[in-house]
Amino acid sequence: MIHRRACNLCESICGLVIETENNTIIHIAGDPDDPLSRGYICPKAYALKDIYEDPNRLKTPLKKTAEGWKSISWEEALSEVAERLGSIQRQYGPHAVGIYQGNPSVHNLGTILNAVGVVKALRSHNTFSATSADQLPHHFAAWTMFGHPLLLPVPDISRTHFMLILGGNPLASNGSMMTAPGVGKHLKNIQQRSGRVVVVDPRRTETAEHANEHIFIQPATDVYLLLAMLQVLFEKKWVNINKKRPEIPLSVSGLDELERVVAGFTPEKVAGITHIPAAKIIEITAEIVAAPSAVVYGRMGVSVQRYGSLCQWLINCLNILTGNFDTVGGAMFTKPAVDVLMGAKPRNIFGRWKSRVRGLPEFMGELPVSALAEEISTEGEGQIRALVTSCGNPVLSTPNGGQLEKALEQLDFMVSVDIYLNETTRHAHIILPPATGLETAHYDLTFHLLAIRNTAKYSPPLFQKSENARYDYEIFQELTHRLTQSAEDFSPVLPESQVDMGLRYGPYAISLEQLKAQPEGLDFGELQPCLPDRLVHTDKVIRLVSEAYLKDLENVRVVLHETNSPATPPPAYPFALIGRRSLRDNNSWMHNSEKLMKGRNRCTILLHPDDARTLGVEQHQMVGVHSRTGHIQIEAEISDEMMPGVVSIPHGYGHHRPGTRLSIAEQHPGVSVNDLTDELEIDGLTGNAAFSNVRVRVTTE
Ligand SMILES: Nc1nc2c(c(=O)[nH]1)N[C@H]1C(S)=C(S)[C@@H](COP(=O)(O)OP(=O)(O)OC[C@H]3O[C@@H](n4cnc5c(=O)[nH]c(N)nc54)[C@H](O)[C@@H]3O)O[C@H]1N2
Ligand SMILES: Nc1nc2c(c(=O)[nH]1)N[C@H]1C(S)=C(S)[C@@H](COP(=O)(O)OP(=O)(O)OC[C@H]3O[C@@H](n4cnc5c(=O)[nH]c(N)nc54)[C@H](O)[C@@H]3O)O[C@H]1N2
Ligand code: SF4
Ligand SMILES: [Mo]
Repeated sequence: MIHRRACNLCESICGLVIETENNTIIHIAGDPDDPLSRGYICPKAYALKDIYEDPNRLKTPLKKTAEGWKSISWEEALSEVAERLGSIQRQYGPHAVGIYQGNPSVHNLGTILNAVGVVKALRSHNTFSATSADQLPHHFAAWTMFGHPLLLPVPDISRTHFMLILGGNPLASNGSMMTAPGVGKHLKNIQQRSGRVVVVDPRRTETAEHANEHIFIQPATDVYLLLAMLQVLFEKKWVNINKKRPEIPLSVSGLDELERVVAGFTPEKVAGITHIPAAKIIEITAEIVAAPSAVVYGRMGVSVQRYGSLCQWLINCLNILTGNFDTVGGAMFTKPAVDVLMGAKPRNIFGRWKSRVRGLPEFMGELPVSALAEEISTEGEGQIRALVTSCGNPVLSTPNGGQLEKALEQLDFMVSVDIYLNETTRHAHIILPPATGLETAHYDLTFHLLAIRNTAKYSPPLFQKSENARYDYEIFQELTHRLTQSAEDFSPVLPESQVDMGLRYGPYAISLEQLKAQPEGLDFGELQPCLPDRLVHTDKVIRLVSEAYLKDLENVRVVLHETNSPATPPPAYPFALIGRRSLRDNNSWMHNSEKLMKGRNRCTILLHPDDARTLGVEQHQMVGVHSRTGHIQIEAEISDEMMPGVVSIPHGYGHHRPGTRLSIAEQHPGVSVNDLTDELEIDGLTGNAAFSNVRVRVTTE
């Protein structure tokens, strides 16, 4: 049998053609007819089979007992979870239950639609997610500038003539906040139409290797580069917001103020801090201005740093001021078939409450995950005593995971909705495993919103879930029902019916039946200009400047005038640590696939040959890496792809922890970089984790 579906493992949502025989997968290939991915897939697609067949994957609820883990019925599990959470909230108040939602939440239809029911039922201020270890600054900029956190501009990569990539490595990550399957081909096409791709990164990445130019930057100094580029635009009188849209001009507020605040950041002043010569900064700015169309795109590397929110704000400003906003080849907006922005109204979603211990601000109903461990371990009123995790592995994925690991042991109760018994869920008292991947229907509510082309695709389940398993929507809906103690009988709402409704009321007014009739997906064409209509601000004016940015900018200005700049390392921790991704990893959770794990050890520390020489480190030698929060032993890989003074370690490893059930992963445990990262290193404006530029020392012991 031949099945068509979308891969739900990462943001690319590639179309797949899966061949089965007697209920076994015999082949997985890219679908050339998928209107978005056009046949592209990556090696992880094959691992969908491994996940489906993985004997370690959990199918029934588990309960921790004195004799070890015991399988229990869904009835027993759900009633115990609801009872324990309810009684802790009755005794200590609603905020005593914390919630953490991880990355696959947005890749699973049933979860994205229904986990929110549990969150609402719990009414806890202690709600956390992987967003604050990732893309929070994008949402913050979208909310302040355009009126809604999900009104996110996407680079029109298939039509642009110049692309400046800061802190993104789409050739390894397959693109992020930009659903662009086959991104390598798109980058090549830019070059073939005589355009240019320039990458700014402290490492010469896979993407940098394929770009026209790579510029090294000192980690966490992008804010200075971006400010200087804006300063150049104003000084040279290159600002031209509506140059390509005389008919429907954009209205902006705060232009004069922006000119005033960037004025001191000349290329000459920031060159020392960023390690980018002034002439180069002027040259790239001039290229953006001269190109028929251009787009600046910044991702993980610039979001997860001290000034991550300023960076994402300034990137939007650059696209707007150069006339590359909501225009072909610039930064554009999507019009997805299920449009979550329909009827959206502006509202305050920032700082409505603060974290108890450190006073970090709420955003979009969530607190920064860097505060999670201290909220569990610091005694007092409002302390977290029970935790719900869903689709998350915060022990390996959040800053100072070692501290969190200890904090989890203090909880009175923990429940994890997860498909594995892993580094995080081993601390739970009950694990609720949903059916996943090929056993579920999929419609991507999130990534059509971020795609470089307007398309829609429905994926029917390929396999039946196992007999006693439950779907994620059933688990969340039933838990919500029990937590709210609703008197009505429970009857599940199918995610498909919610999608059908969304499609019918959406901009293309189609039904799910119509979409199902086109299994390779429906194509609604290239992105179209849609401003100012689509702005959520009621006055339809883009806010170039907000108070919050101006305040944080003062801190940037202070450093510019100090000798203790990010370019002057503290002697105890002379190296700047950054992350990296490999095509065959997916954060922390796919290391149980033999296919993805074979080959050389990928969990290594990359360091420059000059640094290796100074330290006396040989290729493949084990070295110690130390930070304020912890230390690890890791294999050294010496390479001039690193900037001197900067080292890189991937995240998502550290599978040696006892008591997990991950047989392949345990053979290739690696170490967790988040045993080195620091919960105190955050974006000062939002509290987003700052994984980039963690200060470390490397030793040969
Ligand atoms: N140092 C450093 N740390 C980082 C990053 C970095 O670059 N450097 N990146 C950050 C980023 S961008 C992110 S998004 C986070 C990710 O952080 P997390 O979301 O916390 O971690 P994941 O590794 O994605 O873990 C996914 C979990 O979901 C489970 N899972 C998989 N599929 C399903 C499913 O269908 N249903 C359910 N219920 N569970 C499922 C897996 O078993 C696993 O436990 O990590 C962040 N951490
Ligand atoms: N294969 C694979 N694909 C994935 C994932 C995965 O784990 N593996 N994870 C998925 C997830 S959850 C996400 S969020 C996306 C992330 O997608 P990307 O943002 O493309 O991911 P990264 O590879 O982490 O790229 C970050 C880049 O920033 C650079 N960098 C670090 N610090 C700085 C800095 O201070 N300044 C600048 N300019 N650059 C810096 C790093 O060297 C790195 O090249 O990938 C997704 N896709
Ligand atoms: S790029 Fe992402 S969506 Fe495409 S096949 Fe690979 S993991 Fe799946
Ligand atoms: Mo992410």
